[in-house]
Amino acid sequence: AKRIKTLSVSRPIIYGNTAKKMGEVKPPNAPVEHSHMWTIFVRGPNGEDLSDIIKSVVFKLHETYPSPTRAVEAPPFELTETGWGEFEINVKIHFIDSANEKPISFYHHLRLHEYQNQNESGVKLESGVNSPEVESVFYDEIVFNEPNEDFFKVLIAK
Ligand code: SLL
Repeated sequence: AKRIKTLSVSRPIIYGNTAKKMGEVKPPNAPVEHSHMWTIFVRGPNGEDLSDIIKSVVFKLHETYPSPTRAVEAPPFELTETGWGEFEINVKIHFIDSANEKPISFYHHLRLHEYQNQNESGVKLESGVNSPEVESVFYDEIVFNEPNEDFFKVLIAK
């Protein structure tokens, strides 16, 4: 019998976070103990918003945050918050309905501190207010195995 070749199409994505230590200027609603402002995002390698294939991205924050499950239902698929600590953010990507693909879920370690800013015992040293933006960004590829015809057209259109 003839072997059916499986088709898979991959799409590059960039995900991660940027963070900056806040100075005197803080959002009016930010709790006093919040020291950093950060943004977590999912986008294409050239800054594209990926809304051709993504319907929504759900970011599940640490339970110290009010309403920690944050759904972003339109591009840009990103979330900006303030806080004091690093933690694992669960990122769940839902694809457009017509794709009929299961959501994918992964963790991103929210990075607020430069790794260098540690003494020899691994204790984090206070970084200055004018410290540069910290970032932790990853490149990945989402592989779609045997996408349906409609979704295949969307995938190859880019
Ligand atoms: C830590 N395991 O102890 C981590 C927890 C929690 C971070 C970090 C603020 C939440 C809020 C915030 O930054 N939580 O006040 O809304 O380092």
